[in-house]
Amino acid sequence: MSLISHGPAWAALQAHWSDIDRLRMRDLFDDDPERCARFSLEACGLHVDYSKNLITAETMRLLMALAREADLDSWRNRLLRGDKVNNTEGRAVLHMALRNLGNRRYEEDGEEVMPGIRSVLSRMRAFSDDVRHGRWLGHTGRRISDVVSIGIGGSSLGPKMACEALRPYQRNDLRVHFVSNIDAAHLMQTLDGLDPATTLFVIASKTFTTQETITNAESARAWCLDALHDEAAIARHFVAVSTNRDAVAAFGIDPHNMFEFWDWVGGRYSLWSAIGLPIALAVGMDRFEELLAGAHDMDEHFVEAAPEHNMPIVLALLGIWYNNFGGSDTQAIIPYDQNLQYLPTYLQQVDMESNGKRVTRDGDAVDYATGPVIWGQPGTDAQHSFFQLIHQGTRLIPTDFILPLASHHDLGGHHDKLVANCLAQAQALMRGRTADEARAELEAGDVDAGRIAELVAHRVFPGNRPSNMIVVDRVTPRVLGALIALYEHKVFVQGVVWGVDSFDQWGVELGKQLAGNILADFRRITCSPGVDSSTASLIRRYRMAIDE
Ligand code: G6Q
Repeated sequence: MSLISHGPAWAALQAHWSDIDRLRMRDLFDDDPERCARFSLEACGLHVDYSKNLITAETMRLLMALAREADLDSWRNRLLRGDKVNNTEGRAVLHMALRNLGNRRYEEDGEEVMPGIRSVLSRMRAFSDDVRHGRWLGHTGRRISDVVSIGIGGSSLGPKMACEALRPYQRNDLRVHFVSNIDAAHLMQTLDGLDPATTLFVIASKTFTTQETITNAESARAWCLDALHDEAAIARHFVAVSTNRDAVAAFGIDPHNMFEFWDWVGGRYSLWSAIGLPIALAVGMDRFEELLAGAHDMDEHFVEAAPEHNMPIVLALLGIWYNNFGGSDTQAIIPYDQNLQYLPTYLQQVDMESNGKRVTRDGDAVDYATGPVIWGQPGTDAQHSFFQLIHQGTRLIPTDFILPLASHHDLGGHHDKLVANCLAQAQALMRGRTADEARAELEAGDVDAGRIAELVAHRVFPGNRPSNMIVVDRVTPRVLGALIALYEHKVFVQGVVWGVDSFDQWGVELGKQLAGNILADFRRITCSPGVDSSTASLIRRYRMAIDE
């Protein structure tokens, strides 16, 4: 077994952390006026300032050596070549092909995948144009006013995040909603106020067997038939996105109304495929293709740029620096953009489902931390809730700030204040406030000496808290595509360094299986053998509640 943690690059980084930990970021800035320029990158409409990290040029050199030792170059080539890098599921990972607007050749088992992709894209264009222009009508001849996408996990989080991010590009006469939770509240509250005659359901499921999605889809069909009283209505009000044609047909959706994708598209990497149909419906196919173009720009950058100038590689290695050498467990994502409100949730799945693994590709247990806990919410709200802990708590929490320079809304003074807050947070995390500075502030405020002595320790901020500032001009479809692809590739690079399969999700599969067993036990007099006493008691309690 050869774990990356047993190699020389790892040992060098471990030793280096104790050198770096002694440095103060504010001194590094004072000593080097070029620090920001030295540690900034520009690509695909994104500017990444990573100068407010606990790094020197030596740190970056050592991190690059780690990537080389992990054979990053060759893994990237395997990904591009269509090798089965998802080894536990025996699948290629080709989501880059879905946004391949250049002339790169992508193959799966020796067969070109681009013709299939182009054909689905053109069907998506025809369909979304028809719906948006009122050529696709409901069963009673009325225009579609609402699209309800039913899907969960990878079949929902990406499109939901992107539709919200691109809300300024949406029309208000065609609303797009997302239902994922099997909790009836989600479906019922979404349908409340919608008109079945003008509602179109997109049932999105790679397998078309996921309990939540199929249950919600069945209830949605009943709701539709209740009002329209005609099975023929299903063909005008239900379309499917799936890899499983037979299950779609068995559900009762005409396979002509199915948009196909393929098993080499992982759920959490699928928004670029037909899973993105709700995005195309919401903002139009031209803009969906701009989203693809932005991601393609980032793919090319990831493939072509030297590691030192390669945004995903740099961000991935910085994450590893804190996760594996700085003892940090989490990573905060703070977009200063209300419409990016679902980005942290979306990235939770991309990152944690991909790299939340405890064994290497060979099945050996790792002896280091893998994927961090990803969390966050938009600023400025975050400042009024958990930022206290990032500033003055005991934990090291690397933070990504995402900052658009321009807003889609020109409302006097708002954006200046938003940007000022974002910059101030990053600056404060970096600089902190020393005891002398805290004392001087209190003295300037005429606080008496005894009170100052009591308060100083509470008003000290250690600073030295790392952050990346990801700046974009404005959140356009193209910029959003590049931003998402940046994180996808970051996660890939980290997975390569940790030696894990970033593309399987056996934990998710376990959840699907266990819920089925318990559901069956609700209908039995006694629980299945082997059920623990806690679960059995909870099952009994639930049985009693439903019998009342
Ligand atoms: C994503 C995961 C998971 C999946 C959902 C929905 O990478 O595999 O989140 O997307 O479980 O699965 P279906 O699309 O098959 O319904």
